[in-house]
Amino acid sequence: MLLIDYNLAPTFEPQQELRKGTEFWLHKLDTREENTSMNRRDFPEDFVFGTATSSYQIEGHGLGGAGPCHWDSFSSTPGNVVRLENGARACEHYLRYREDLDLVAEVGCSAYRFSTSWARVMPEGKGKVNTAGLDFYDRLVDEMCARNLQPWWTLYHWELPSALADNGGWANRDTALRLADFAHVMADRIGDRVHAAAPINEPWCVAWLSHYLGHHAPGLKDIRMATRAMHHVLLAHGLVIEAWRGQGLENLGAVFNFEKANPGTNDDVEAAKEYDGIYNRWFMEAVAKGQYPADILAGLEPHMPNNWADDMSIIAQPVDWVGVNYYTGKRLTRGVSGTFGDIAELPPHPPVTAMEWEICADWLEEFLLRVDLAFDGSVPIYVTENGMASHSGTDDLDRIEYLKQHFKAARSAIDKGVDLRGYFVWSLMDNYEWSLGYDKRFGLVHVDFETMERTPKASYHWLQALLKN
Ligand code: IFM
Repeated sequence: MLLIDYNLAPTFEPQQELRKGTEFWLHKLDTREENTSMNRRDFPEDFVFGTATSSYQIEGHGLGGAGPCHWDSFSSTPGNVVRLENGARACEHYLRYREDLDLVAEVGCSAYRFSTSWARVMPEGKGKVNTAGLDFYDRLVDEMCARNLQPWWTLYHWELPSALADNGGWANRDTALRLADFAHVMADRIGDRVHAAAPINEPWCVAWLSHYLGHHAPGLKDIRMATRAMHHVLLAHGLVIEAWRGQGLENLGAVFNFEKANPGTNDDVEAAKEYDGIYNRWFMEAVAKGQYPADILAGLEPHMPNNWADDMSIIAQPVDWVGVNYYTGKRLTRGVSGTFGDIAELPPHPPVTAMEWEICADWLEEFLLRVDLAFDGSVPIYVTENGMASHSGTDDLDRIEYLKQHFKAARSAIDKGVDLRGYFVWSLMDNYEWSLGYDKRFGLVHVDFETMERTPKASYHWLQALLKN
């Protein structure tokens, strides 16, 4: 049984070589040499390798008659997003999707994880459908099938239609019901061909990051709004699963993001536990067990919507798989106010990515074991996102090393009995990194945001060699 370690005992010794950074690796690494130490045969034959993206981050929201969404208004408000950058053009994937899917197929992946933009399909969030939007996703899925790529569909990856945001957004229960309507419309059109589907990407980001920390749209810093969003986003998950099952869809999952919560000092154990509860336990335990963790509920209960407990059976409907999005962990301490939820971050330990995110593959393995345990070992698990932002351009040997370490952690989890069935690298190509704009490059493929030219990076070639090995 896995014990969650809130103590200070280091779970990771930063590797001296990684500390030396990209420059060092540029000289040291040779991609062919790398492939000798990791092999496709290290994973089961039917193990799924894919790449992941999301609609607003790549499509070009200004194209194809999409309605306004809360990221358009959030990003045009000074102070929210670097250089006021938005997703209006992004990678112009709406126009270049065939070329992009060729890149996924040519790297040797068997799956592609994508999302559907609610405002593109329903510009007002409900009612009238933008036929061009629906047609786009129909073509996109057809083109995946034509390349033998399994379509892994995320219904909602954050671009809430402005009309619904005006109506209270995720703080309003009605948004959950409207998402289920959108799910139904989309599934009617593409449900016959998708391989797997999940209602929502990263509920913590939809709720806490966006309504308590204020870093993402709608940019609120309000415990009551955040608490309601924490519940409604899970209700939406359950309602969508219910709708899809009613339509005969299969292979339905839930995708959570996880961050290792490390106490910054010996006095910070409680702060780290609270962070872990809000970030890692709230969503997973609600879906896995139909209960909210008692320590976190104690802090949020004064703000919960009436009769919330009646929704727990909808939220906890069985899922067919669980997706783990993992990137990093934090060093935490209590914020100055001392109140519930007020947790401050201390500087990360090196090595870090271009996001200043601490690199530790051991924590991925830990979360795979934790998720397996939470679902009683009964549900297949996929790493639905993992990757790093890097400033190293197309010579991204640091990304190769990052992926290699994390693939090994995944392999190690399999060895310990986790039913891990696949791995999606975030991301296929450089894209719009939300409030951090276009500077934070996560792609296996470099994108020139002026010309839109795509150039595979060293990591793309490394993965290609690995998958075709
Ligand atoms: O770019 C995001 C993505 O939208 C959700 N998961 C984390 C990625 C990197 O921050």
